Amino acid sequence: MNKAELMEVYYLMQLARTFETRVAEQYTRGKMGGFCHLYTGEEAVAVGAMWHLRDDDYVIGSYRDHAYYLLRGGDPGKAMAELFGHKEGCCKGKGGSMHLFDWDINFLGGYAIVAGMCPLAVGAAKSIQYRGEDRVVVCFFGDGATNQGVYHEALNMGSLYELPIVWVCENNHYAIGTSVPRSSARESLARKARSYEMPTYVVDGMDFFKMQSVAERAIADARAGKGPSFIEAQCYRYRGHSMSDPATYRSEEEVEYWKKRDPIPRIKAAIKHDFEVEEEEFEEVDARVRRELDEAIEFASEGSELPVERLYEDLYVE
Ligand SMILES: Cc1ncc(C[n+]2csc(CCOP(=O)(O)OP(=O)(O)O)c2C)c(N)n1
Ligand SMILES: [Mg+2]
Repeated sequence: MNKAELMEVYYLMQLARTFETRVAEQYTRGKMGGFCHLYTGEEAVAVGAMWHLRDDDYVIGSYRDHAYYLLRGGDPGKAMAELFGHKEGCCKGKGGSMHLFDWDINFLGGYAIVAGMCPLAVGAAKSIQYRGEDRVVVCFFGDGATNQGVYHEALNMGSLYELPIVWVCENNHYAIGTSVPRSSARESLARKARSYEMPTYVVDGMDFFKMQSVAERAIADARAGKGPSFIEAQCYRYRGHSMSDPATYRSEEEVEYWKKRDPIPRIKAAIKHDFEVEEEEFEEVDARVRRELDEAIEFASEGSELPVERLYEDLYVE
């Protein structure tokens, strides 16, 4: 990768992280209602998994969805307005934090039902196959999703019909407060997926380079008609499950262990290792992110709620 590409990776990681910091700040000020789940710590998973996607590929994921939307090229202002419940949001304020969606950027949405995105990914991939297109679906879900019945139905059908899906399991080791060994009879989620006859990978999800290289292969296979692949990305969420979770079920040592593997300083160190980059260049990127998010908050704050009469619009697609 050249320097410009690597600086773009750094920008995307900082955008995803700083967006969450600003959301937390606005949430505590009472600017948003409902549940709110932050992606902080997991940035390299999404940036890496999506790096090799084309604009016409589909992305679908869980309620921890702010980063997916932004990385697809979604407008931070429209995302923030959606969280504020304002009509200027990407779903006119009807979805909120967990249900961002934008057809124009092929982001098929965040879903609050654990594993609910998996059968939808199968449907999207089946439509691609039916139309003879060479598009790909990247589907993000958590470790908790792998214990759901519909998850197994979806993986089975994906493999049976050789659909163009990249399953990305964000193994952050917890489903709310329940750790993987306490909830999954088989601890290796990749081994669990292997019974559906597809290539499976276990990756350091805190490392952009490892994520993107595995995703590159999985995306190429899906595009070439070779069917789905499964990526288990080992990662960690730095904050509680949602804004209301103090995360007392995790030790400080454990959190520290993962923070030492933070993907952002790692990408920065990698860039500095390969290219001569002054600290100011990183600061310029940080300032650009701050500016964009200041504008996003201003845009969201100036918005307003949709009148209640319009609540029942947009339920069905024409
Ligand atoms: C079908 C279903 N059961 C339970 C819940 C409640 N719930 C919301 S998030 C969650 C944990 C999911 O954890 P995981 O899949 O590991 O994703 P993470 O939050 O770690 O990203 C649960 C049990 C739900 N939303 N849907
Ligand atoms: Mg989890």
